[in-house]
Amino acid sequence: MLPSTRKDFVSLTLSESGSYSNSKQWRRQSCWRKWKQLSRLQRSLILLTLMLLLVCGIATSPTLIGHWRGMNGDDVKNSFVVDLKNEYRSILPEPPSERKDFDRRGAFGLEKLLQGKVNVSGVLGDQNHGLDLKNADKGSEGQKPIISWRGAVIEEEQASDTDTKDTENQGDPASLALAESRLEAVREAFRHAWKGYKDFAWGHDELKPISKSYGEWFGLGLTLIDALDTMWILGLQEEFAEAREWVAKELSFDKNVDVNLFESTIRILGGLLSTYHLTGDNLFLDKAKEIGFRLMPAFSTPSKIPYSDVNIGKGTAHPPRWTSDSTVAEVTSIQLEFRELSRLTGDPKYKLAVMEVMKQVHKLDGKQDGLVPMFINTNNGLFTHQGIYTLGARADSYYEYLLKQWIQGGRIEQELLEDYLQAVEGVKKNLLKKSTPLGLTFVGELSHGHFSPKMDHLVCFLPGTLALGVHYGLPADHMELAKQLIETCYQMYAQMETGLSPEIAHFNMHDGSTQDVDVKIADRHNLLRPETVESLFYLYRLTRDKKYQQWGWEILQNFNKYTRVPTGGYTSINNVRDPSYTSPRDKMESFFLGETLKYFYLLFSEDPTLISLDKYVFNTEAHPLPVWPQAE
Ligand code: DMJ
Repeated sequence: MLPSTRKDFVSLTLSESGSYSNSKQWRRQSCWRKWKQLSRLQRSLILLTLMLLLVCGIATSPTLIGHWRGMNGDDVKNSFVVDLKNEYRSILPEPPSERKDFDRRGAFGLEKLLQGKVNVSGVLGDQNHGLDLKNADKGSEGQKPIISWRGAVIEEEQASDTDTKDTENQGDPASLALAESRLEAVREAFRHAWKGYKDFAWGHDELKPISKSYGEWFGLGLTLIDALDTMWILGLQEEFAEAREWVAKELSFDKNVDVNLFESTIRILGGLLSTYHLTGDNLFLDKAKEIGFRLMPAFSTPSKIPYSDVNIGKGTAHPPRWTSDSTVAEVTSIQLEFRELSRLTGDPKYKLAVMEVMKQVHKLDGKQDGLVPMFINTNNGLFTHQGIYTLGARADSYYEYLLKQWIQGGRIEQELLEDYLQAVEGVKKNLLKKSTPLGLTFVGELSHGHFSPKMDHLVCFLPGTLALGVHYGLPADHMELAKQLIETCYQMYAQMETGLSPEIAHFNMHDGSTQDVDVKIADRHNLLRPETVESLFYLYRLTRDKKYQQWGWEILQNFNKYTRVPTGGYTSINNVRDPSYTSPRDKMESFFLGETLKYFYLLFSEDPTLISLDKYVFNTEAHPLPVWPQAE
C-alpha cells in the first residue's frame, strides 16, 4: 500500500506543480486504464465511430480536395464563390465591372462557330446557312489559336481587344489639352444648335434655323428627346434640366397622330431608354414604357411583319398609302429598343414581336450571299422588289442590328452572328470595288446582277460596325476592311470643295479619271448626317490612331464654316460643291444633336470609359443601351 500511496502522492504533487509532461502521462495512464475496463464490443464501437469521423472529415476538407484536383487553396475558395454565383446568376445580374470573363466567352463562341463546332440552335431556328457545321459535336480539340486584328496570336481569355487596355497617347498634357479644346468646341456647337432650337422651335420636332421657325413631323418634340442623352454625356446640366422639365410637363403621347414605327422607335423610345439608363431617372422609363406600348399595334399584320405607320392615339396601324410593303431596314432595326423594353418591364411581348421579324427574315429566300432586298410585304412576309442589293438606304441598319443584337444579348444568339458574318462575306464578294486614281475601297450596289459604283453616305456606318465586331472577337480582316472604308468615307468629305460629303457619291473606276468621287446634281446635298463621324469614333476608340481625330476635327470645322446659322442652329445644305453658294435647306435634323455632335464628342474624348464599348451598344440613332449580363 505504502509504495502505491507514495506513488499516488508523488503523482498528485507533481501534477499540482504544473508539470505538463507528467500530467499528460497521468492522463494517458488513466485513459488507458479506462479503455482496458471496456468490453470488446464497446471498444469496437468506439473504433468504428472514430474511423467514420475521420473519413467524413477528409471528404469535406476544401484544402485536401483541392490538393487532389491540383488546385491551391485560393482556387478552391474561388470555385466555391463561382458555385454560389452560379446559384444566384438567374436572379442577380452581374455588375459589368465584375464581368472579367466577358471577352473570353464571346471569342470562344466565335472561334467555335468559325470552326463549325457550334450547334446552331438558338432563338431563331436551326438552319445553318452556309457555315460549315459538319463537325458540330466533335468537341473542342485542336482549336486554332485566335488571331487578334493586330495580328498577334492571343489566348482565348484575351481574344477580344478591349478599349480600356490601350492607353497610348492618352496621358501627355499636350494631348489632353488638345482634347479638352476640341471637346469644348463640340459643347459650343451643341449650345449654338440648342439656342436656335430653344428660341424658335422649343417643344417642336425640328428647327428651321434660316426662317427662325420649326417643322413638325410627329409633333412629339423629336429634337429635344433625341438630344437628351447627348446633353447628359456632354455635361450640359442646365440645358438637360430644362429639357427634362419639358418631358415631365409637356410631353404627351396621347395624340391622334401617325408616326413612323422605325423613326419613333430609334429616336424616341431609344432616346428615352438610354437617358433612363444614364440618369436612373424613372421619368424617362415611364415615358419609354408608354411610347413602346402605343407602338405595338404596328405588329398586328397578317404576316407579323410590322406596318410602317402607327396612330399612337387611336391604336391603329397601316402601311404607306401606295403599298403594303415595309422597308427591310425599318422592320429589322427596332429590335435593340423593344428587347430592352421587355427586359426593363419584365413583359416579353415586345421582344417576342421583334424577334418574330428576325426569325422570319432569317429564313427567307431572296437573299444573295447574306445580302437582303430592300422591301418586305406585310401581308405575306416575303421580300419584294428583289434583285437590288445595297448597304445604303432601306437596308443599312439591318446589317448593323444583326451585330448589335448579338452583342446586346450577350453573344449567345448564334443565328444573328451567322447572318452578320455571311453578309460581310456577301459585301466582299458582290459590292466591294476600288476607285481610280487613289484606289479607294468602296461599297457599291448590285441591281439584277449589274454593279453600280454608287455609295450613299449612309453606308459610312459600316467601318464603325466592322470595327466594333472585331472588338468583340470577329475576324481580323474585318478591321482591315474597316480602315480602308473609313479612308473612303473621309475622302467623300475631303474631295468636295466645302470639305463636306454629298448624300450620294459615285466612284470612278476608269483609267484616266482625276478624282475618285463624282457627284450627280441631285445628290449634292448634305443633311448633317452622322455616319462618318460615328465610324471615326469607333476607329479611334479601338485603334488610338490620331489621324481619325484629325479627320473628324476637319469635318467639324467645315460644318461650322458652311452650315452654322449665326442666329442659332445648323442647317442642311443643298450643294457641297460650291463654297460660295451652299444653298441652305433651312432644316436641322434631330439626328444632328442626337448623333453627329455626340459622336464628335466621343471621338475627341481620350477617356475610353466614357460610354464604354464593353458596357453599352449604341442604337442606330446613337442612343447607348446596356449590353446585357450573360444570363439574360
Ligand atoms: C438616323 O436617323 C439613323 O442613323 C438612321 O439609321 C439613318 N438615318 C439617320 C442619320 O443619317
